[in-house]
Amino acid sequence: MTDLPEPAWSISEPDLPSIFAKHAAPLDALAAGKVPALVLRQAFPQSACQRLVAKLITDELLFDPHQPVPAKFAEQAVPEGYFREGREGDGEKVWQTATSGAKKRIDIGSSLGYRGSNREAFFAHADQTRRLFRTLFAPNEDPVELLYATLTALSRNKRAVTAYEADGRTYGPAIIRAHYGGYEYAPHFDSVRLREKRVDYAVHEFDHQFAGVLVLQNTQLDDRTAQCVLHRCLWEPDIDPHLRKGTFHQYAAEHDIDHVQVVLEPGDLYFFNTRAIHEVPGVAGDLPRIVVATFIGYSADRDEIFVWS
Ligand SMILES: O=C(O)CCC(=O)C(=O)O
Ligand SMILES: [Fe+2]
Repeated sequence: MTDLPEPAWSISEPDLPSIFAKHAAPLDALAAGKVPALVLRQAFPQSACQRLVAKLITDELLFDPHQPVPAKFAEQAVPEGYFREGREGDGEKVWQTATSGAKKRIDIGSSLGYRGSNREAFFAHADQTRRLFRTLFAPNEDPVELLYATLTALSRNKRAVTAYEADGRTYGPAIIRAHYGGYEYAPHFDSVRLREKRVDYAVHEFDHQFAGVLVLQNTQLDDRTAQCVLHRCLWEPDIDPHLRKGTFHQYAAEHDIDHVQVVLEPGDLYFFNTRAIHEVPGVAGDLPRIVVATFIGYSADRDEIFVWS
């Protein structure tokens, strides 16, 4: 008997009808690792992306890469590869000392990954973020609303809501991230359950974690742009040593692990399973790569899909 070839592992795109034509339940396909990513091309107009980036610079929430870096951004920048397990230590301190040089990441929003070690401070910060986000977007040009609406549609019968705790405290709705100077994400996975072990947060209760990311601006150097690579490899504990030692590419080659590069333009929105090992190699172009990013908690048996950052 001959083995059947494995079905191709390729992204599903470019719009909802095409995605539904391929997958009756796209989010379940994502959860099972059957499809690397769901991609909605030009979900948000490029002109709206440009208007939003310009406003963020005018409002001094981001800096213009052609000008000297204002001091407040030098202090705020987030180090590459940062994350923190559970309740250890003081996240803020680490941020302020660890980053120097051109590779800067500026976050507009509240990251559970950074701030979650201090529950009180995290939810207070998230309150401020929700207030700020209400002022950022022009009417009918709200990329966060678009992301939630798309996720609700992809689920067919669930509702995407900003994550909340039983006592009513609410997370940040999304985060805007600007990556300057070739900031990169080395191969990693994201999981509040399996990696960060945030047992004291409601988002920990979901079976699956996805990311939903809308590209507002890309960076370009010669003919290269920064694009996410997804590996056909859902995290298991035996992968950890390779992630830690930086030998994942070697491991993937030795084990014939497939991968796809998800090539996106400003205005494209994509969803992927964050348990799949993924990376965004840095490209030190003139402009920063800027995205609206979310994490997503999904369980087939729950009516609500939780979104946070
Ligand atoms: O920026 C992206 O497209 C994905 C970044 C990522 O891997 C993350 O935020 O965990
Ligand atoms: Fe990630």
